[in-house]
Amino acid sequence: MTTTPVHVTVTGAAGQIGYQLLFRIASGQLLGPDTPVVLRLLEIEPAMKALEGVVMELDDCAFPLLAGIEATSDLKHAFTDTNWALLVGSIPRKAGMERSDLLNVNGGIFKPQGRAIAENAASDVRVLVVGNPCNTNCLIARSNATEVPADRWFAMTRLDQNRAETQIAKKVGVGVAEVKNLVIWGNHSSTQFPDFANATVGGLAVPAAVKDDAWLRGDFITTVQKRGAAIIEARGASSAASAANAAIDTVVGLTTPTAPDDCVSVAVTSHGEYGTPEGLTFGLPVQVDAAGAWHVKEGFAIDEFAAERLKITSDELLGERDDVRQLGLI
Ligand code: NAX
Repeated sequence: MTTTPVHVTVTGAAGQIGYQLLFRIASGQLLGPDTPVVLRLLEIEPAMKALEGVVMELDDCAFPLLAGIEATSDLKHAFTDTNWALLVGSIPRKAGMERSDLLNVNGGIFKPQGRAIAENAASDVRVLVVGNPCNTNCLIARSNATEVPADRWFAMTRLDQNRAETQIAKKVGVGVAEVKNLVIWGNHSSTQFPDFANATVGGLAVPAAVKDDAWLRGDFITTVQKRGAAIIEARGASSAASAANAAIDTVVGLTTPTAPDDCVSVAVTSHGEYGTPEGLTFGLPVQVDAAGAWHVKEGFAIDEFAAERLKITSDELLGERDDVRQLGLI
């Protein structure tokens, strides 16, 4: 076992995703069975009492890998020496809220968090933004923390990848592990494009295996795009366990070499790959090499149908960037 613990910050730690996430991190599912972890848990003052209860439960699990817990409402304390910052806490869109209101309220969270990361985190810090609108929240934090290299900032599209893989596996009648190379392009929103054409199932191109283009271009895409809303309608609350699971999958995917026939879906800082607008936090296909470095995977074919969808999600993200520029958040 390594002796130096890895510090993992989770914001919004008393929320519903936090409650599904912390126990899995503490049990070793995020960083493996040989890595002790210090959890640094950030909450706002009114939620500190609830967080105290969560800390008591973490204590009561007697996790051998859990080397410490720091529960705080202080940004500096939360991000000191942190190696992985999982930014979950945010203010999701409420009925009647304009996009700019939503971005403004989140700017008040992600701008100072970006600064606190730049000033206090470990030199190898990596950041995964889960809190919505996660692509642009990530852009806000990154733009206010330019000391931290752009390739250390990620926003979560893995839940969408997992959702898409399951839809395809069910349609073909195979296990989900058979589905590979499935990327979610663009924004984690209803404009996202789950790319079936470059994905494979059982080694075959998905369109050839599914043999139902109308479904792929229609219900498949909309089911994935609207899955979050369907879960809210059925459960009366937004996805939490599956979101926490996707956060774990993202970090594992970014810290494990990727098989040559596969990719990891994650939103990263675009350098213009596949014609995407430079500087946005954009969902792209990523691969991790044996040395642990990631790069955008090349070779995805973009046909006319895909290009149209990439433009829609790019335009939405450009609009969000314009809004946060106007609000002085970046
Ligand atoms: P909850 O409302 O249950 O929890 C959020 C927690 O964040 C609360 O405990 C709140 O006190 C805390 N918080 C608010 N402002 C904070 C701040 N400035 N600093 C620290 N903590 C703060 O939401 P939950 O269901 O846990 O969802 C969290 C976020 O994840 C939401 O923005 C949600 O929209 C987003 N999601 C993102 C997904 C993705 O795939 N990227 C999927 C699931 C989820 O919808």
